[in-house]
Amino acid sequence: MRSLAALVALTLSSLSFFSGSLVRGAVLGRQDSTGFVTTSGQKFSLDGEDFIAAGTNAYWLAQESDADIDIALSDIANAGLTVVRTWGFNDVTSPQNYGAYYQLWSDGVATFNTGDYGISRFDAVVASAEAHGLKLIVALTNNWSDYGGMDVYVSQLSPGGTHDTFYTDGTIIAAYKNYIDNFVGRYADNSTIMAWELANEPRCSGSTGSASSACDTSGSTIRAWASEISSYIKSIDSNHLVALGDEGWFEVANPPTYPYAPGVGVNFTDNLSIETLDFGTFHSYPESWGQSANETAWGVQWIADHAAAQAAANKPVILEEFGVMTNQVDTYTQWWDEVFSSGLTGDLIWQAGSQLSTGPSPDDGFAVYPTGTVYPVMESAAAALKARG
Ligand SMILES: *[C@@H]1O[C@H](CO)[C@@H](O)[C@H](O)[C@H]1NC(C)=O
Ligand SMILES: *[C@@H]1O[C@H](CO)[C@@H](O)[C@H](O)[C@H]1NC(C)=O
Ligand SMILES: *[C@@H]1O[C@H](CO)[C@@H](O)[C@H](O)[C@H]1NC(C)=O
Ligand SMILES: *[C@@H]1O[C@H](CO)[C@@H](O)[C@H](O)[C@H]1NC(C)=O
Ligand SMILES: CC(=O)N[C@H]1CO[C@H](CO)[C@@H](O)[C@@H]1O
Repeated sequence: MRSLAALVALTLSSLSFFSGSLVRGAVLGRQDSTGFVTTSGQKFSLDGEDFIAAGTNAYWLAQESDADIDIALSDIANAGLTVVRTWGFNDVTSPQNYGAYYQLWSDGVATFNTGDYGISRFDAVVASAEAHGLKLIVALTNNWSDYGGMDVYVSQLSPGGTHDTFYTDGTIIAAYKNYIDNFVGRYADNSTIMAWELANEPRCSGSTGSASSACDTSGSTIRAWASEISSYIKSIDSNHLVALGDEGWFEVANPPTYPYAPGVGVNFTDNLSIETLDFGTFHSYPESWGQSANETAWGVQWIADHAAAQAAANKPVILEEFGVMTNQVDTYTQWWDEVFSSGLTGDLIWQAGSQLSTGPSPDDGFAVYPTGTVYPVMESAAAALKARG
């Protein structure tokens, strides 16, 4: 989902709360696994047992203080969730003295930020997740311009290029690999990371709304890019799973609705067959995709169709973002029921929220808080997924 970066209230980091979270983990008696999450057919595994991916998104974690990271991850762990997906990118063109950014761009040169408000803030997210027994799925760049993303690489390295230049320009691909060296390399041996994602919602087409001629809307451009970047990650980090981070568009003949139609340049079924992508990802936002009038049933079918692709590919597939603004309890209950009955591997809601020291965590209209009506349904769904296995 598009995250409202500019609206995030950012606070200065407080430095001393970390011991607090470690103590809390110990008090709850969590035996943190030292193993890496792997796949086995359509399941995830950890330490020889099935690993259940019942989770949430919290893209903003690294932008918060240690104490607030701990509050958020504590709520998530206490809800029985196991996985958190978050942003491992923030590309800026001028330094900032709050939150976290990992690359500072100037005149086409990117500097990885090992200083203040830099990668140590992501260390804090990883350490807190570990203390709470959670695993992280980390996206490494953004289709959208929030937190920099692909458009910064293009404007810095190929001025005048289109959004799609990100997937094809050799200098940009080299720069993205350089970022991967720094970010992925730092955590290559860290088992709290469950998976790397090549991008949040990669697509052809940029701000003009239509794909440039450089991007094949039937899928070959992004497929080639996904194949190259995923195998690159595997070459420097053989421990972690890798996924695309896409919305899961099908590209079928006679599409029943728009998300099944060719056009955005991503072919879910096709990409799932790429050997260096370990699991499939898809999102569900029927209200943004022209399906408001039929959103619950449309989403049920969308889940069923991805579960069928999962079985055909014999790889795990997760519904890694989903949200509606209306009738959340009813819609999510039916969607979760379909997750369980279809055999879909797992799901991550967009997005569990918390009451932070600065107020409620960022809410783009989809956030669900511990005191709200969706939260207990989410807790039951996590328990039900664990019971299903
Ligand atoms: C993972 O990284 C965090 C942050 O640097 C660190 O606290 C933790 O000990 C690391 N865990 C493992 C298992 O390497
Ligand atoms: C991808 O990002 C571009 C640039 O930020 C944005 O204009 C575009 O709408 C996004 N593409 C889609 C269709 O999701
Ligand atoms: C998408 O991939 C599927 C499976 O490989 C294939 O049948 C379909 O023709 C592809 N769609 C397009 C538009 O290439
Ligand atoms: C709603 O979506 C479902 C699943 O795709 C479909 O079977 C049904 O015909 C749709 N109903 C309407 C009114 O469009
Ligand atoms: C890069 C890659 O592995 N592409 C594969 C995508 O899927 C089709 C079949 O659906 C294969 O033919 C391609 O080789």
